[in-house]
Amino acid sequence: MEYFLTEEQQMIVDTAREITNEKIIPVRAELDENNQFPREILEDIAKADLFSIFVPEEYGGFGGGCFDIALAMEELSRGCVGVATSFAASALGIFPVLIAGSEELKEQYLPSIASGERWAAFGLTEANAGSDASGIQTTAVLDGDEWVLNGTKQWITNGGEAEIYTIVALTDPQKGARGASIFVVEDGDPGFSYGKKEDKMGIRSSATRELILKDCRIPKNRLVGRKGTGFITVMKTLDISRPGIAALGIGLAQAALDEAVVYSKQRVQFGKPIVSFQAVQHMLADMAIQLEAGRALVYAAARHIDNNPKNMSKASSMCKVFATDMAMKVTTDAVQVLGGYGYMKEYPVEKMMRDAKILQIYEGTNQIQRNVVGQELNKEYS
Ligand code: COS
Repeated sequence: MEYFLTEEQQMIVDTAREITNEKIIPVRAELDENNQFPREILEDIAKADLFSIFVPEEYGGFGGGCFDIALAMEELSRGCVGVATSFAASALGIFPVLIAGSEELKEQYLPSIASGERWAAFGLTEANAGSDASGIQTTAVLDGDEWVLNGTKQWITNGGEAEIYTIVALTDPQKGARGASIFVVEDGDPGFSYGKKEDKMGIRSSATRELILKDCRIPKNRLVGRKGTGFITVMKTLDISRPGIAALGIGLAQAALDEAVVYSKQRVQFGKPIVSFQAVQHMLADMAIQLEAGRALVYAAARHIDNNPKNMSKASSMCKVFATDMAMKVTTDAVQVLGGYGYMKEYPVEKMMRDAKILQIYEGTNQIQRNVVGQELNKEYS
């Protein structure tokens, strides 16, 4: 289907597509097998200026919106969701600074994020604070001209690889979510170290690691926005970033459909290519229909968010649920179309199916997204 992209948007797609075809697809199986972080590919992505998409022009960026980012993420995830997740995590990590940071912090961090010289990561999740994000226990106390942070963050994408971390911590623990604030912590700050590196089912090329803050001291000006407004900034950050995750589902499902169609035209059983059997054709048709419906919703939601920054939550959660549930279904069906071969590592669809699972879990489970949609409906009809 034609989505009438601008010349600049088409350029984003073409650039990301070239990187996917030339740099990602040839090595994705090896990265997956070795749990290997795609440093060189991210450097290529930086050279191609894709990290600048989400940074405003005045800080050296392209000044794009949610839709532009989604286009890049879709193309990169067609190659490998692990690589695309590493790219997406840098955007997620810097969104709090974009949303609420002081001019000083923006000048300090955004240009090097735009150039891809430094990568970012978002430190929200903790062992006891996943879906219940307001249950975080990391604390930050002001001591003279420095904040002192204590706590452990879990499952942080780009952990140990990024240089810039936005960390959510309680500045008024008795106030719960209303006592949360966000801070920028840099690789190398005193008291900041990395813990356990996770061994995952999918997106194995992305780095997922613990962050340990033990009397971590950072300058006073690294507070992002006003003290106590951190939770709202977290929610806005996730509203903006979730369509990007939905877009990863679109790229992944497209890749799985492509594999399934090509295979079904080559594979001969009962004397005919299996694509000529209606049972297979209907599976492929359903995959294509669901994929296109998902793409249309993601594009519409991202464009809605770009034009309605005060009314993002429902559109963001809706597209995240639909596109990522769809990606799980389409990748599972792709394995089914390839049958026994689909289950083997010599074909890429088993990796796609493993990669799809996390999309239903991270950046807010799909059950949480349904809560958000339900709550928004409740408000609309009250
Ligand atoms: N934009 C702005 N403010 C928002 C918001 C949004 N999208 N969503 C919630 N808020 C505000 C609420 O208005 C409320 O403010 P007040 O305290 O002033 O009333 C506050 O945030 C708390 O909201 P709520 O009461 O709905 O939060 P809960 O404690 O019930 O927690 C959350 C539910 C929001 C945490 C849950 O729905 C959620 O999103 N969980 C997933 C977290 C997540 O994505 N984790 C993975 C991170 S991977 S990086």
